[in-house]
This record gives sequence, structure tokens and C-alpha cells, in this order.
Amino acid sequence: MNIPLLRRTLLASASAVLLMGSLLSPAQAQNKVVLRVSTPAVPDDWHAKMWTVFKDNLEQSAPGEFDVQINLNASLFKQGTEPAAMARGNLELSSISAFDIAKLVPEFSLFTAGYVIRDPAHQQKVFNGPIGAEMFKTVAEKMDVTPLSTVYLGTRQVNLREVRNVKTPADLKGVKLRMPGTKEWLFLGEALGATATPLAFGEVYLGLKTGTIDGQDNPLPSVRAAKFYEVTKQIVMTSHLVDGIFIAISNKAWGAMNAAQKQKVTAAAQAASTYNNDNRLKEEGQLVEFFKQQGLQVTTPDVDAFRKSVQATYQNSDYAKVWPKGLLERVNQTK
Ligand code: KDO
Repeated sequence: MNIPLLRRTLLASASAVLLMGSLLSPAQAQNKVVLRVSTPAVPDDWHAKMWTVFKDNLEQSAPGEFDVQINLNASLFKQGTEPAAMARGNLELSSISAFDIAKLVPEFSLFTAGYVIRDPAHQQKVFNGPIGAEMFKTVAEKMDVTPLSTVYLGTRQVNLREVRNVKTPADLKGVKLRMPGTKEWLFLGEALGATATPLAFGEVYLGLKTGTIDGQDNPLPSVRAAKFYEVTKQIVMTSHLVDGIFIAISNKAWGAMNAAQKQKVTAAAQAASTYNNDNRLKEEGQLVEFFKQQGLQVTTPDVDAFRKSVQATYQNSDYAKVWPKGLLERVNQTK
């Protein structure tokens, strides 16, 4: 090759490298594994803060190896659309609910049913034991996402705009109770005796303020973090769902990792859920007092009446027809 030609070839390949560099994000240019997180959680809630724990934990165990990008307030993907985004390869991580899963894995609706999981400890035992292992395997196969750890979202309570005497489901008749917008969620709202109204989490505050809805249901820490107590007057302690979400990673991202990376990401997910679970449980125990100080009435209904009615509604529904034989009994027997 003559010298001018060699020089031109070298220059061309150097500019190709430069061009590639400018098309890549800084993290990609440094060969970091990019992990985009999307969640509807508000910054002050524990399941939002847990992602910083995840990121820090990974930075400690694998310095410079991962670039964890945290997007809160559903700013990257709308609530409930995260599993599809992960399956398409547009998102690596999220915390997905039993309701998100039940859309694609119908038998998972067992965990959307009210009064099935007894308490936070029962939840951890169920999902960290053989039942969880079986269910998560199906989730990975059918949804193309791999659950890594179980996060206690809290125990859901009914939170009303105006004070009402609520003892049994009949007392919620006609109440426009906001639920997230899928049929499994709406079914839970109807099972509680209310008129379920779909709305995304980010719109609930305004809905309560303006009166387009009469109430909403969420665990107490989320009522505090999203400031729903500012625009409501009562919390009815129905304790109808010991709610869980699952830190899950897209199979595309998971499959691209080596064994050491997988182990570190799993450990980080576990550290994040432990942080959330400990703090949320502690706060849940203190919040009744806080809400009373804020001027709310916190009332206790006939929880047995709610339990019996909600359980019967699920047992008689099409949901129960797809629950694998014996699964409910196994869940009940998990101690
Ligand atoms: C909600 O919209 O009520 C809900 O509690 C449902 C959960 O599955 C989860 O999406 C949660 O919102 C968000 O993370 C906001 O806390």
C-alpha cells in the first residue's frame, strides 16, 4: 500500500471509531452494563428508595461494571406497561405486581385475591419457598422476565375522601373506589363492595382532591409518601391485601450476564428488598398515629365480614377456576 493511501485508510478508520464513540452513551462507551429501572413509585416511598440501595450495593460488589439508571414516578414507562417493555428489550428492571403477572400467567391471580396471604412473614415464606420457585419459573417462561426478590408493598387499606360508617362490604356500596386500571384490580375493588374506578397511581391525588373518586386503597406508607392524607378524611383498616411486588429483570439482560454478574445483581435485589421490607414494616406500625395527628379518622371495620365476603367472591369467580389444584391449600399451609 502506498503511503498516502495508508494515511487515508488510517484516518477513515480513526473517524469511524470516533463516530461510534459519539453514538454510544458514556456508559456503553465504557462497556458498562446499562440497567434501566422504571417504577411508578414516588421518591419518598420505600420501594423507590430501595433502588438507590440496589445501585449502591452493585457499585460496591462490582465497581464500575454497571450503570443503574433509576426512573421514578412512571417517568419512563406508564404503570403496568413495564413487563411488556422488558419483554421487548426496552427496559431492564422494574418491580412488577401480582396483578401485572396475572395478565399473562392467569394462575398468579391467586395472589391478587384478598385475604389469601396472611401477613408479611407469610408472604416471604410463600415466595421464598417452593411455591415461589415454581411460580417464578412459569413467569420467566411466559413473560420473558426473571423475578429476583419479593418486596413487601404493605397491607392495603381503604382511604376515603369523606367520613363514612364502614363495617361490612355493604357499607361501601356506591363508593367510587379508585383501583389501578386492570380487570384483576377492578375485581378486587368490586369484591370489597365498592364501585371500582380505574385510574393510574399518578392521578390519584388530584382525583381525590377534585372528587372524581371517593376513595382509593393503598398501604399506609404509600398513603403517607404520596400525601393522599392531605385530601382524604378517613382510613378504614380493612387490611384486605398483603401486597407484594417483585423485583424482576428482563431475560434479555439476564441472559447476557455471566454467573458472577447474576450473583451480584441477585444480591443487590435482595439487599434492596430487605431495606424496603424492614423500613416499611417499621413505618406501617407507626402511621396510624401520624394520620390521626393529621386529623384523619382511622376506623376498624368488621374485618371478618370483609374476609368472608371477599374470599367467597373469589372462590365463586372465574379466577379460582384457573388456580392449580391444591395451590390455595399449599399457600394456606405455609407457616
Ligand atoms: C397502586 O397503583 O395503587 C399501586 O399501589 C399498585 C402497585 O402494584 C404499585 O404499582 C404501586 O401502586 C406503585 O409502585 C406506586 O406506589
